[in-house]
Amino acid sequence: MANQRKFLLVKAMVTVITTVITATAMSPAFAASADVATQMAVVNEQGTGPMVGQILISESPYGLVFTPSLKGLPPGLHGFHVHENSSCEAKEKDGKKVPALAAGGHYDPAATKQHGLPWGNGHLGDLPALFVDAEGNATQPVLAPRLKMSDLAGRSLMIHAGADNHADHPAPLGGGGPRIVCGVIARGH
Ligand SMILES: [Cu+2]
Ligand SMILES: [Zn+2]
Repeated sequence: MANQRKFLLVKAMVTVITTVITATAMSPAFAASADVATQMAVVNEQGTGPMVGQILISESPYGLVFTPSLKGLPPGLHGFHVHENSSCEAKEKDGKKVPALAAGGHYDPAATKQHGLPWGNGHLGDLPALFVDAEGNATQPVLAPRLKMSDLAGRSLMIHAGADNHADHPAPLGGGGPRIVCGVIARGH
């Protein structure tokens, strides 16, 4: 009797272990372990507010792919960039707290000081604009052909109120205006 109980216990453990191994091997996270999920939150004068979802960053033969799964955003196109610092906090400018200003400017390691196209010669952090549908959801992936995963450690992702014309004219930095949603890119890749 005791032996049979021991046998059943071992059998149950083997089943559990096999299930875990199978699930791990089959999960997409295991197949592409380099993927990085960035949690995105609304930003305001106090800091960060409610979460609106995440953006999955993955490598492709053509550059980095940013796949949003966001909700509750204003419909339309939104300027989308890698900003230089790993902070989404508000910061004071001209005596006023500015949402997510602590994220710094567009990531620009070559100091081009030019806002441009994702495949251009300006800021390396310039990404294609994000599309938000009429229901406020963003699910359409965008490609950044010049970026590598190693560029992203210690930086942040930013979504702006307005769109992006990928130029500094007529308005600087693509004309996207205020920062509305931000996420610090996780380290460890
Ligand atoms: Cu930006
Ligand atoms: Zn830029």
